[in-house]
Amino acid sequence: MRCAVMGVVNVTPDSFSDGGRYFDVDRAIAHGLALVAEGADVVDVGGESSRPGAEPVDAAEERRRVLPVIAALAPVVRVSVDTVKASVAEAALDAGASIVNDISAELWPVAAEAGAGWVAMHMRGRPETMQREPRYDDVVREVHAFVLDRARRALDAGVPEVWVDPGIGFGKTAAHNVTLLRHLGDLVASGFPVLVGTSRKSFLGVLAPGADGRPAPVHQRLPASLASAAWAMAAGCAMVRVHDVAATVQAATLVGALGPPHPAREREADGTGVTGAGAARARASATGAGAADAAGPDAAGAA
Ligand code: PMM
Repeated sequence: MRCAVMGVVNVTPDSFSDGGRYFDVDRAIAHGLALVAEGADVVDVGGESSRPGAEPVDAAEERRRVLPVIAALAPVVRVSVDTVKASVAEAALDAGASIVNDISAELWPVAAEAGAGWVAMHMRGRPETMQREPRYDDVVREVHAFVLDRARRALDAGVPEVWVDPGIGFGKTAAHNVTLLRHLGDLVASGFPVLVGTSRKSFLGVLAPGADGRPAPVHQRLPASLASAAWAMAAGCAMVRVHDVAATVQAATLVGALGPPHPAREREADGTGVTGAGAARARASATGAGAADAAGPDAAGAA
């Protein structure tokens, strides 16, 4: 079994990672289909940039951007909508999306009402201001406590599939991101399926600069993006959110082949972990795999 891969389609003029290449609806749909051909298990469609300092977009404009893309992709792949607005999430679920990827971690009632999946991501502040000197006493404790509290509230409200995401780059310094990545295993041990997005983010350019010693620019961050994704997979994360799908699927296939499974997955495979079984179900629905596949090769009877 390999980690699921969520491919990104930003229908925006100003995302840091692709600079408006898919702002046009037809180009966004073509890009989404290309990601499916590359092996994406989920395609994440967003109509509002969350880059540091980004200006908010009104709900009508955001719906105009994402709904035709979601309607075109949903028949061929599982679609998530990347939004913080309830009205956009509701319209996206009506159009065929089945996961609300919510960087505000506030939209679980929408997911509960629709019986959809929901991602609880941690963000400090708002995109407009979040990178202004973010501070934590204990970043791991605070971020994990926040997302797990939201995740439990969502479960109590009846959301059938709850993901947690530490929100790499959202109100965090490079050092905070590194600390959170080092402790991903603790979040995995909670039993909730963990989603992580490091792809092309600026801290990678800082940690792994170019030969000239300067931070690597956005389109020279693929090796670091893959290394951080592989790190997350080895820690037991259930899905990575990426721009470079084909390369990440290859990395995920290799990590999956290497094993050994993370302890949380072993609990799923022998059927002893209630929360682990929930995680297996979430992975099964993310990837379209059967429950036996999601629980790992041992449970499926494979050698
Ligand atoms: N990162 C971005 C946007 N949405 N959603 C989740 N769940 N996790 C992330 O890390 C995340 C996200 C920013 O990246 P982009 O501008 O390339 O979409």
